[in-house]
Amino acid sequence: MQHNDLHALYGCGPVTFTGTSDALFERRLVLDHVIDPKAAPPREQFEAFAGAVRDVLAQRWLKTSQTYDRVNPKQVYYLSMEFLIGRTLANNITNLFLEPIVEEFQNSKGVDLTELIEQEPDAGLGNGGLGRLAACFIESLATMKIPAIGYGLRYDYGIFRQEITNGYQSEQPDPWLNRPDPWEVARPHETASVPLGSSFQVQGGQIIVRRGHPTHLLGVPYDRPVVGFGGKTINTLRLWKATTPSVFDFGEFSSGDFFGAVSDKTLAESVTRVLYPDDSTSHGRSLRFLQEYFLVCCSLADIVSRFRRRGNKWSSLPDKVAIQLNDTHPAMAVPELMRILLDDAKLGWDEAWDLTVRTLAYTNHTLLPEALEKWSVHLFEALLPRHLEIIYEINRRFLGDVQSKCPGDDAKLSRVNLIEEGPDPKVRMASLAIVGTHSTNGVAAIHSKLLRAKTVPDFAELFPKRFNNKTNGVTPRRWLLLANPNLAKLLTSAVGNGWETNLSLLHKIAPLGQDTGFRNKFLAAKRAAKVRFVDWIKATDGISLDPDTLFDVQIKRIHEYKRQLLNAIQVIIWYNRLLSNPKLDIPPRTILFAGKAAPAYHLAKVIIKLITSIGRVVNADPAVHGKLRVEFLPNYSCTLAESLIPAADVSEQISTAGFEASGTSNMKLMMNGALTVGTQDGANIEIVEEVGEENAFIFGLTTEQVLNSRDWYNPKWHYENDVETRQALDLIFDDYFSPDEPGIFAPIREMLLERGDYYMHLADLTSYTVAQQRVGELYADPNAWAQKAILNVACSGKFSSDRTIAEYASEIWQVKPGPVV
Ligand code: 26V
Repeated sequence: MQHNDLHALYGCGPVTFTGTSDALFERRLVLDHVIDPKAAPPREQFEAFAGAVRDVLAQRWLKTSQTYDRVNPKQVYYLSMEFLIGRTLANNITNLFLEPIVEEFQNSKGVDLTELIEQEPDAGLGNGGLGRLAACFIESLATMKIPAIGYGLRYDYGIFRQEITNGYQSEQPDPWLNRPDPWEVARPHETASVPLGSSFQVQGGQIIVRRGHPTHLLGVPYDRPVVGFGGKTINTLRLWKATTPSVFDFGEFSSGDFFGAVSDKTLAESVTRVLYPDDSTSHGRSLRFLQEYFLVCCSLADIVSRFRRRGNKWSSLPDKVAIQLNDTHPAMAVPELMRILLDDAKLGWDEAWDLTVRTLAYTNHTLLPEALEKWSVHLFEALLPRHLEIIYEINRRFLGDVQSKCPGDDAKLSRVNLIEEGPDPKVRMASLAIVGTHSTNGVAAIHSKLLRAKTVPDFAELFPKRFNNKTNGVTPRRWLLLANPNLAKLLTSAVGNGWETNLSLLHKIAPLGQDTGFRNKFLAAKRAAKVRFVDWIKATDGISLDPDTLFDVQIKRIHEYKRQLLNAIQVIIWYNRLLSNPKLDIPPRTILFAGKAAPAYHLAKVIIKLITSIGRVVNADPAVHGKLRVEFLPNYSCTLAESLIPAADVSEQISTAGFEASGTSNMKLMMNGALTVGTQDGANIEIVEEVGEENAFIFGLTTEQVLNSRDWYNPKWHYENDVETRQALDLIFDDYFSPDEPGIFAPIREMLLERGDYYMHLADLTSYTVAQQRVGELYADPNAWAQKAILNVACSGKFSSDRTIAEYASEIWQVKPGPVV
């Protein structure tokens, strides 16, 4: 294709292209890498190719931000400690509609694009659902042409790479920036300054404060393009890197402290060195406190400077700015915005407070008490004394209001106190976020209901209008169009174009479940996805799988409440059944697990070891060969998910009811035609509402039953009275799966039988096994199975993140699709 065509698509500024797409690529190889294009290794080819794609989008990216500055619309700012982006090249090619050009280029140059794509490391700047949600949201915002910026941290090391050695998880660093990243653009001239009340040292992930020596950090922004589908709007994801002023600062150099200056720089840079890989507890992580403030301080300074440079008056802040806090991690935005409005803008308290509350909104992502953030007042005193002063004043006024509304209710007063009193008093960040924002939302209907009714009932009563629900969604561009090309093509042939941005159009395929021709094409697309995955996992990890078996998939962080253990025990039950009845006629099944355990979460790591150990025994047992296979796939990542999800037949969503806020892999799997085996938890409930209970396998206790049986639940009863349960557990406890490491699964026995099985695995085991029995029966009839799988795709429209973002936009942010760029 000629440059004029590219220019017509994406050009819009004074700069024009000077060649064809081939030339863009070759010029990059020669000029950036000084290498003969014919001799370039794959990595250099990737950089050149990605660079050429960036050249194509550069003008539109610039134009988008210029348009926002000129038109001055209300803009959304999404603050998140995590953006789990994954790879970018294929996504940008898709969203820029460059596929035809790229295909032509591949044919003419003999370049293998799949090989290039594999060169890109995942940008793994997140732990799991919360971080991937942020990435889906910014893509939807750009696709829907909503003026928006995502703000996060540019960690040198993303989520660790998981290795499995002798069946155990070990963590390896992920230096994803080792090679230059072709997407990011550093903007040193827009560096932000972060003043701190004390200087500090970093030791083992903790900071040691040197009181009374005020200091400051610098935040250098690195921008990444966020390409909307169709490439018209290209928003920005701005990631901050921590540093200090140049080490070659003349003053320090000449004063002789060269060594000190250099080591201070290293110290400062450790603030954005690594993503915290523990999403299950917030205890004792003082460096994390600095990270969170660093994000808030840099981002708010940036937001305010954009707001002012567009000529806005302070009083119009909520009319021009909507800031969404992704969990409490950026909740220091409440005192920080107050500080800016009081100390910099010189507004009075009442006006500053009104503007702050109307500008900020907060999303809650978990009800687990151990994950709710609380920061020591002492940390605030040392590093952010002014913020503590402001928090105390917010608290004083708030408690005054509560007292006048409910006089004499001291118990309530202490429950809603923003400060948890005690020897080491703490700021309750969720309470601060609720009080300091105009909207608090949960991420699925049941989660929002429980948040209101069980977790923060006092706040829900005080601020009934603030609480709302925004059920999560996922972007169909990455998770269907890009990940599952065969199914995407079939969908387009059936419903035409347009489903990519209006996923409800997929409803049209619902009747086609009855159509033999369509069903066969659907089954063929599923098989093609399985073969793609089988080839990929063989090449990546050397694992051999049979695509002609049922793929039963549980992919998510390893947590007790997500109950990978329930799945593992059920596998043992089927193993036992097959051993005692070799004629048992069940469809051959491959049970696939993937997910990371927090490095300090011992029991989660034992569960990984159990799954790998079961796999070792079961996969080597000729008695079940060809019928049952168990694999734990190492290093779960966006890229693994994109490959595996299209291949899945069964989606395991089996958390204890009331514990999974929403889940999003459940949505991705449904969209790709997997049937859900799930509890009535999180968004599973809404999935079943859409597709119908007869098209999923729902089992287990409801949230209410979990709550009501907590007092009398006795896991030992199940062990003593259910033969299959006992036989399965005894194999674990008696080291059948760990003959060389006796006793390693004792912590599982203790959790289940001695400490009361808090997540009620044994209570749900029988109904889970029955559900799995039904799965096997249905799978034996491919037509009946395909019909239900097709209905799952057809009814997945609600779970597009476009729907979620449309709800945030109209009900929380009051923003409209933006100016034409
Ligand atoms: C907590 C912490 C604690 C301190 C250190 C680092 C860290 C990182 C993350 C978290 C929060 C975890 C909360 C979370 O990921 N929630 C998940 O959010 C998904 C998107 O809304 C939702 O689908 C999942 O159900 C929910 O578990």
